[in-house]
Amino acid sequence: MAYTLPALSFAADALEPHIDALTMQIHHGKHHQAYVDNLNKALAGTDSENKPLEELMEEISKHPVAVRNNGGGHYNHSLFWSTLGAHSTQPSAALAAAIDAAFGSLDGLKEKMSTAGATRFGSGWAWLTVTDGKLVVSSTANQDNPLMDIAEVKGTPILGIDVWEHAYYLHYQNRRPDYLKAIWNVINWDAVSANFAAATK
Ligand code: MN3
Repeated sequence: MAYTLPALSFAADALEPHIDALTMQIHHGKHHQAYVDNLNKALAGTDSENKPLEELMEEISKHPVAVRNNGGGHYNHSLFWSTLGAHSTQPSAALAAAIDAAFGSLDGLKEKMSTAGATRFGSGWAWLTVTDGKLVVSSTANQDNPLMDIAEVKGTPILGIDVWEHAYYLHYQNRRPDYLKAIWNVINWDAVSANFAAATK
């Protein structure tokens, strides 16, 4: 099959106490695996089954809703895991300057993104995206993302935060804002900075 579940670069319990091990195991091993399996099923036998995921996102309006939901789920979670980590890191100088220009400070970005996630009704994602060389914060419903041709705010996402209940409910129950506060302790800014460099080069 074309698409496979990427391995985590850290142990399931590495993000505790901010994200608990059981949530990580179920989220990665069950939820993300299901998006991969269902995406492969939805594309089997079509001429898109070997398409790079980014390309699939950019033409998502041409595909059935199962491809939108599961392809988005696969892309979004792959990006999400790659931007999490247990080690304390800081944005690169270039990313820090862009964050200051757009949001005043790193705290300004965190507040804007946490608000975007907290106010997204139902399930979805909060995004930090490069659009025309600038940083913007937005949110999407379900498994949509800014790469999709149907997105309200389009661009190259460099950080996405999952605000589906499955991302936090075991540990935080209904307290999505607490999860959105804690998650900043486990953001891998080295990875986000690399994404920023790639999106602006
Ligand atoms: Mn999820």
